[in-house]
Amino acid sequence: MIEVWTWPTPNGHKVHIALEELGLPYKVVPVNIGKGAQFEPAFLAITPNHRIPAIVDPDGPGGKPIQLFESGTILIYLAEKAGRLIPADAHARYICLQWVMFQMGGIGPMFGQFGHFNNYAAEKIPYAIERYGNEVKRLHRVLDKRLGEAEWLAGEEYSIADIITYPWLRFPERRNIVLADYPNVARWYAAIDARPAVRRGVAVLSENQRQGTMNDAEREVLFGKAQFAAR
Ligand SMILES: N[C@@H](CCC(=O)N[C@@H](CS)C(=O)NCC(=O)O)C(=O)O
Repeated sequence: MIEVWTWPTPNGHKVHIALEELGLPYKVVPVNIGKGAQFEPAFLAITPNHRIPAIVDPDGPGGKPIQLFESGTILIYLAEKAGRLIPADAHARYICLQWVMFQMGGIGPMFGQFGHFNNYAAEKIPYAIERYGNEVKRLHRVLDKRLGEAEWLAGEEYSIADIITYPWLRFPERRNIVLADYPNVARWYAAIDARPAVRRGVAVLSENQRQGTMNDAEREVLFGKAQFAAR
């Protein structure tokens, strides 16, 4: 059975949703990133980057075990393993992968930096908040344009491109975003949000989801010395 080393964050939810959609059996291994579990040797043996999510599949390609980190790779791997949620047609497949990369290289890092400077940084730096806030809005506009010309990000089929993007658009008020200002995104978001597998995916470990502000101990683990120690 696939082991998912994870925590209830947008990057973790991508994998939970994909596994639920694909109906692949999995076992959750919680990695409490607020308490520093990402720095423990068992997790570092799977990912040198000490970030969730990571998976261990004892039945990987050719029947050999495989360990993977980076949520984009994990979603491509799971979709290919199940033969679903990634278009079979070569043209549609590249379009799908293009939007997967757009999430990994654009939405994730930019929304993440906005969250850091707007919500978590002890010092409020107006330039950083404005720069990443502008990027958040720009990326919503790019999505809205795409979803004005196609039902799903990859085109006609719901795919891992939608699954990888959706968790980052949850709680738009935290990014000063009103989803109704992006009507195509709002239509697409509502359709994904209503899917039973998506509901099950975001429920994984949800009892551990942080409510409200980050405490000092978590801040120290995530942004202090432990984070940047050589390993
Ligand atoms: N590019 C990575 C990003 C993973 C990532 O940033 N994970 C966060 C949670 S969403 C994490 O593990 N943070 C722990 C830390 O910063 O120490 C991916 O998509 O898998």
